[in-house]
Amino acid sequence: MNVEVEGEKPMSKKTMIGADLLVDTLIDEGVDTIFGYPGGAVLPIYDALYRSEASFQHILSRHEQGSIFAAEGYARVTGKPAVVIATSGPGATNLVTGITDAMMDSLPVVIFTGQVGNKVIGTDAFQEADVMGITTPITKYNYQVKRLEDLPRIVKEAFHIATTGRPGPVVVDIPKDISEEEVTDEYSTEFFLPGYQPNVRPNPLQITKLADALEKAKKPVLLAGAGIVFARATAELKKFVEKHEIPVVTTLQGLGSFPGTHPLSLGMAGMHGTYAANMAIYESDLLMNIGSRFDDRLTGSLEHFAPNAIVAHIDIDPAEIGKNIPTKIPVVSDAKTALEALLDKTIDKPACADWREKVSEYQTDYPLWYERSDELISPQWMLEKIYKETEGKAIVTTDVGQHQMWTAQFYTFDQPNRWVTSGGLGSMGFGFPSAIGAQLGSPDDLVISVVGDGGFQMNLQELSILQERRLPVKVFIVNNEALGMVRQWQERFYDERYSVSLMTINPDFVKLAESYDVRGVRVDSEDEFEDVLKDVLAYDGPVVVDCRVVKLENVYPMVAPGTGNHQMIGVTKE
Ligand SMILES: Cc1ncc(C[n+]2csc(CCOP(=O)(O)OP(=O)(O)O)c2C)c(N)n1
Ligand SMILES: [Mg+2]
Repeated sequence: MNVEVEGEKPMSKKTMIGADLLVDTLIDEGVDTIFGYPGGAVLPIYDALYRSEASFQHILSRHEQGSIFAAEGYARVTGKPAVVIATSGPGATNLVTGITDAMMDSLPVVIFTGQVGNKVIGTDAFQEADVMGITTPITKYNYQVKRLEDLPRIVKEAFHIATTGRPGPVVVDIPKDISEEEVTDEYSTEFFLPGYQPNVRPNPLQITKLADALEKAKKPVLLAGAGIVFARATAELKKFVEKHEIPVVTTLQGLGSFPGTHPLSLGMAGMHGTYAANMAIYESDLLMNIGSRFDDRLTGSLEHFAPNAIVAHIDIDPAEIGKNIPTKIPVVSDAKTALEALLDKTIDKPACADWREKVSEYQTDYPLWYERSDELISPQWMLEKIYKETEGKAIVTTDVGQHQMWTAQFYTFDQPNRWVTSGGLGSMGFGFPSAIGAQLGSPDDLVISVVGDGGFQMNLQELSILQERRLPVKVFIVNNEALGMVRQWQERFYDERYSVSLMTINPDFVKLAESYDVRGVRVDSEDEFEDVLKDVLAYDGPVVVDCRVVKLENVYPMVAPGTGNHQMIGVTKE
């Protein structure tokens, strides 16, 4: 690792140990960035990194949760696997939320945890935690290395499993004695996983059924999910959609899989989706889902979801098909190969000009709306301004809450791999560290992190990384002095009983940023905001902008829990 030390780097270690083998295997995998935090059980690994001649960049977070969220941001924008190292016990358990998050959102992250020595496993040794037990339900796969000769093969398998099929996190738990053991032989990295053979080619019969259904459809809708981005199938999707002129709605994670500014795009569907997107699904007679898992925030009440549609579902993960929604045309496949197969087929274009007109009228008649404030900043207006000023070209990460939904609604993505948010798990604390990973993964891009005043405080210690690396991330705190999304639900469904959701005490975010040698700015009005925005975007370094927004603003439209998407509330100003 390129560690800067005064004078000669003390290198004298002749024998090769397990930790060196791990580092060599990482080099072989093309790893150049590691997110991590050291501790006793991973000392041999950190020593091997120190001694290595390879130029790894190691990003030292200030909390392991920061490491794994940053790794997710990195994986999301690069499409490459991200690597995390943490020590045994508390190091490993501090990763649990992030691993679960990566699992829910299908992100390829390979996590190396130190473990106590093999001989003391099960004795409640110092900093022992049952990492296998804890991570079994939250990983795509997990390993504990029992013999040194298995280590390089396991590492190879871990990367293979994390990145192929439906991506996901893989944990490799390495007992300290394995990291320290002397390497005496050359160990094979060959592997064969008969039980893991993701099906990437669609069944031709199912493609024919889908083609037939499309020809006959009068009201087709294509639901585009993140699977399209993972499969790098956005060009194929656009071609297919334009060929047949099918209206497209996206999921939250699917934003950017199809250009949001395209005339056939109806925007995001689901709990805070657009009226046009939700009504198009509700009224459709053919719903083609590509790479989305029909989660409950998307579907609303299942009984009212696409009640008249033939459902076709293309997914690399067979377990997703039919899980929530009865599916007439199941296609187990990678999104790209399935779209290629569909593009290769001669399909009569569905006769649905009336339908396109109808859904486009929904768009013009029921656009997203908000009221401007003449005092504080309207959050939606602020996000629209950020969108316009950055010409929609920024990589945007968010935390979880109202600001997340406003960003999804008002920042339009035309490109994939530029939208980084915690969807499945909805983990507060994700937004800021994931921006760090995104910036490292895409150093030449403008990275904007939109966070809530609540969520930012869950991982603000990572400001240290901005300080240390001068990463030019621009953090916009949508400061409503509240756990806004909680407050909104309390306003609507709990008779305004604001139980613990009003954050009357917040730190001075400007001083806080400055204490990390990061520029801090506070903005209180829309008048100031435009100039500040230009100035902040032109600034060549990290900035935290404390934006004082309307405190009681709500996210609309909204599908109330237990209702159908067609029963959305707040579609127009009440
Ligand atoms: C780790 C975690 N704890 C609790 C929640 C529940 N939760 C969802 S949104 C939210 C409020 C977030 O407040 P803030 O970060 O200020 O964002 P805002 O909604 O105000 O934009 C809470 C507490 C969560 N999603 N994640
Ligand atoms: Mg808030």
